[in-house]
Amino acid sequence: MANRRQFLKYSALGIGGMTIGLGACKYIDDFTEIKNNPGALNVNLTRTPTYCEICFWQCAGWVYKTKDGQIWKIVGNDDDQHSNGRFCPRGTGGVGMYNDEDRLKTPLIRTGERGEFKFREASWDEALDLVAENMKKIAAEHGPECIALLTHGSGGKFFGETLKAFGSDNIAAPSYAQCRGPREVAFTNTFGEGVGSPERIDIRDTKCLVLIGSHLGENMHNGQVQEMSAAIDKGASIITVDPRFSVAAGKSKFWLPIKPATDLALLLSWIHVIIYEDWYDKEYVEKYTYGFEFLKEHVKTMTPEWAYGKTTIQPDIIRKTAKEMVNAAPSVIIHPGRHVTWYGDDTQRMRAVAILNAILGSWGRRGGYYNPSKISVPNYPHPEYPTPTKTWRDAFPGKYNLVDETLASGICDATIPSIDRACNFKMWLVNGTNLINTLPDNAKTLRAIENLDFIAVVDTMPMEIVSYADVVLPECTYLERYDTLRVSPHRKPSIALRMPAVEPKYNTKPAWWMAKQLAEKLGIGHYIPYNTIEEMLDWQLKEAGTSLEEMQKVGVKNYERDWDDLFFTENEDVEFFTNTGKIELYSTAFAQEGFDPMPNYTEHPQPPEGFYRLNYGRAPMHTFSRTANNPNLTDLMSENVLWVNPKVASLWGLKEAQPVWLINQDGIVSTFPIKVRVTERIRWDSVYMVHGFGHNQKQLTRAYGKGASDTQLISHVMEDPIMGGTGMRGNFVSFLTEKPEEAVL
Ligand SMILES: Nc1nc2c(c(=O)[nH]1)N[C@H]1C(S)=C(S)[C@@H](COP(=O)(O)OP(=O)(O)OC[C@H]3O[C@@H](n4cnc5c(=O)[nH]c(N)nc54)[C@H](O)[C@@H]3O)O[C@H]1N2
Ligand SMILES: Nc1nc2c(c(=O)[nH]1)N[C@H]1C(S)=C(S)[C@@H](COP(=O)(O)OP(=O)(O)OC[C@H]3O[C@@H](n4cnc5c(=O)[nH]c(N)nc54)[C@H](O)[C@@H]3O)O[C@H]1N2
Ligand code: SF4
Ligand SMILES: [Mo]
Repeated sequence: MANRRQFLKYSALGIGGMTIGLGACKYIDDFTEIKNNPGALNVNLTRTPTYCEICFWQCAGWVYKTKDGQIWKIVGNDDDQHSNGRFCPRGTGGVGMYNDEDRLKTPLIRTGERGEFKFREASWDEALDLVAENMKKIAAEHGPECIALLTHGSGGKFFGETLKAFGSDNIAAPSYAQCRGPREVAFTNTFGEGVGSPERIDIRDTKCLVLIGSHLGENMHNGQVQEMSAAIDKGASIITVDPRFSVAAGKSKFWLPIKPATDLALLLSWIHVIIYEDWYDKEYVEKYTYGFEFLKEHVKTMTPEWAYGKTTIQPDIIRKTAKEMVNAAPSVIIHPGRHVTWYGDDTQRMRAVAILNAILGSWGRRGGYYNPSKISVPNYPHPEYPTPTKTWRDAFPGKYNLVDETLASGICDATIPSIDRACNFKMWLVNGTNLINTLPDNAKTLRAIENLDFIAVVDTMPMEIVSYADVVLPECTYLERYDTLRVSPHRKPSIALRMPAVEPKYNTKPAWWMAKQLAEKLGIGHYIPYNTIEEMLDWQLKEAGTSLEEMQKVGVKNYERDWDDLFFTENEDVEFFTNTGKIELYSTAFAQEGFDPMPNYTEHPQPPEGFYRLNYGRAPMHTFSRTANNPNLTDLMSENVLWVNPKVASLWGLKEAQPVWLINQDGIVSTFPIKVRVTERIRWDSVYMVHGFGHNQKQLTRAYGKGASDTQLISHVMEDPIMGGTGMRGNFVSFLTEKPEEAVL
């Protein structure tokens, strides 16, 4: 059995065989030494609190500086439930974001064509005046609702407030329709509550963790990775379902190398076995659920033999793994996943995951799903926002009734004029999301951008999306600013503070300042009635029983829960927030909306002759496309590689490290080549690459032309009819060994 130490080392090593795991250990030694002997290095042991912005786990930590005021280290805050005092390699490398000399340095106004990256420098006043002027013009001609905010990251809250005060609440993040939307809709319509972030899963006390695609160890969401290694130490078994031998698969008792796109068949057959072998939690099902008899009838014919033909997983393995979960129940977690927009039937796949958890009785149980708690911090008092007369939903009459967040891809669709749409978006304010690399179907994103009257982009780096901006507003990095308080749900309610460790470099500003200035220029400054962010945060913190002064010292404050209700007590009567008040194995809401009330397996296309399914995922030392130019992290991994099965490599005569260009089913050719990595760790019917590389923006001097972009090759989108998620895994690629004409490098 692997131990915790080995697991953490492996997850840090990741796919490239890097040595950052050892680097991290060395750092801890250095740090202990310095703590004991502060004079040893040029280090000033005063520290300022922050929470990390390198990914959305938002670990809280401390920024230490050298005596001459340079940032020395960022380390985890011991009181923080997200990090338990340890940062992942990306968080530790966050200082590279501050030091990156390619950063945006001053406001810019477009002088060339959109996409050309031709700008002139401007003052903040001029840049923000131009944004305000265009917002007013668009509002006068089309209504303020035709302006959308596309955002991913902390600053979105401030821009959202300005936009709402102006009369539009069309605010979308790609972390919904391109990420976790299907699981939220599925769980809400099963248990009456979503999963949320951090996920409400009690991994540390689980006895069996089932990972379906969730590649923890490469997906470095800190708390989960730590809890998984703790669970392994305590003897928990891991079952990994993945067409690729992931880091997690290497730590698993069972690895099921499933044929891609067939997971729903496996899930239904597990449900079949558990019901028909009489292994389900009868008391729990009887007391808490609705529709068990329907479900039993529904899965009657979905035997392991039926699933074998679809998934290529042997029937005895399906039975054995079902038994493994049952033996652990209710301390078992079928992980809800996070980036689950795969094949367009994702909400139904996630329903099957929810149902499997329900019949094993894991929701509300130790080692299963806990009930998170969050402190409520009021917003600074402001006049009531005007009520918008239109929303993004008007562009999709009758659709997405079960969706409770805005679809970023929906905003994009509704920006392209069509005769059957009353509402078309005319302006995007884009904050912290590189939509060119983030939304699938590049051609559509560009068509939408062409149709905009105006686009303003707030970013820290000269990313692809920046080149399409009419105005560029450079934000300072998270290490140089105050931000919203981190108030996230966890086992205990908590608050974390981010404050500037250093002054903003160059002519950059924080989002809160930009949003407030913009509101003033729009004549709606009274909606943001505080003068400084310190004043606003102090007011909020006092409402929560602390203060800015205290938080500057402690960084994180944990509160006791109001109720001892982390898990259900024995035989507790529980009312679920569903139509029936029960856990709905049969979804009444889906039935009302005309969707299958219980999930059904649908066949998805397999790759045509000579093509392979394009599979993608994460690497431990990078976050999406945002870190590809970070000097500290590119040192650890500077490009992505293409995993190719040896059988396929020999068929094509491909050699290790040989550069290839990829062509997809629609004839799209990758702009840059990617190096082949020949490995048994990927099935023969797929190839795999890490998302976030293949940048074509020359201003990113380290990232330009390094590796290939998965997004460029994801031109076919399988849309989820229930929640509008953009299924991205139905694309097939073939190899070009000679440089094609379209290629740049
Ligand atoms: N092809 C493909 N597409 C995907 C995915 C995939 O795996 N493959 N993953 C999907 C998922 S799960 C998600 S959650 C989304 C993520 O989508 P995004 O969050 O859009 O991902 P990034 O590419 O990292 O873009 C982040 C942008 O924010 C900027 N930025 C970083 N820090 C700051 C800051 O402090 N302030 C401001 N203003 N800007 C900042 C970066 O420079 C970058 O331009 O992508 C989705 N799209
Ligand atoms: N280091 C790092 N960690 C991150 C991020 C990051 O950028 N960098 N981003 C964070 C975010 S926002 C998200 S959403 C998560 C995403 O991470 P997860 O939700 O954990 O994983 P996915 O992206 O859904 O899936 C990737 C895995 O699915 C497998 N897979 C592909 N096709 C199939 C299939 O048909 N069936 C099955 N069973 N498996 C399949 C792939 O081989 C790969 O191992 O990661 C988070 N953590
Ligand atoms: S998991 Fe890593 S990158 Fe994400 S917030 Fe935590 S330290 Fe930062
Ligand atoms: Mo995500």
